[in-house]
Amino acid sequence: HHLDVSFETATFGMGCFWGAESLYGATRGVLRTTVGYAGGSSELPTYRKMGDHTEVLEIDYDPKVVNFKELLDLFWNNHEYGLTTPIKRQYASLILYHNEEQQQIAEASKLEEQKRRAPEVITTDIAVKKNFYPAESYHQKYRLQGHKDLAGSLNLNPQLLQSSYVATKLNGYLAGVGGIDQFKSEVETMGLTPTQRRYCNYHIEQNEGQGLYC
Ligand code: MHO
Repeated sequence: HHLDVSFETATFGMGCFWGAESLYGATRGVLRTTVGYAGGSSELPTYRKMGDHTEVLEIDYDPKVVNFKELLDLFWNNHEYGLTTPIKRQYASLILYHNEEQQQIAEASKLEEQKRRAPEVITTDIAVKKNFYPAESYHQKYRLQGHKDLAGSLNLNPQLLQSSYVATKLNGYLAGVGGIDQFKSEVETMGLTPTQRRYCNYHIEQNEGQGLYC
């Protein structure tokens, strides 16, 4: 069902993209996430040669369940962007909009945030989304891939590491985002075997609220 709904896409840079992917993965209405490089102009960036690009997360979401403004609230509340020391381009705070509506909502919310945080100066850039280059497979669903047996049992090839709904969700919940009760309320959508489900219940309970790290 979740693959059939019409979706919209948001693209955010908020520091190390591993943490962003877990944060949004466990968010209701998020259908899939992909980490990658964007915002710059150099050709074919990689982790080792990122050029002028930034680590970003692409988020496909069901706008009937979660809207762009709600995704932005998570954005403002979960990374550093008011620093007085310059942030490397790799970890820049960045909103790449996909259409005019997103642009307007993003600019209004940045103004609001700027008022709230003054006298700190917000460093967040807002620009149109151009090329997005998916990152190497080992960066996709990084926290899920740390659970080797579980990840292996999901048969995630490079393509699915970028696009799988269940991998997206587990990568968030296993990092402690969302919590066990929300996980239980969504688990039927994931098609897990009883063994996978037991494993997840145990580790999600262990990791609940531990905070994102990179
Ligand atoms: N501390 C991590 C950051 C990786 S991140 C995807 C590392 O150096 O491997 O930028």
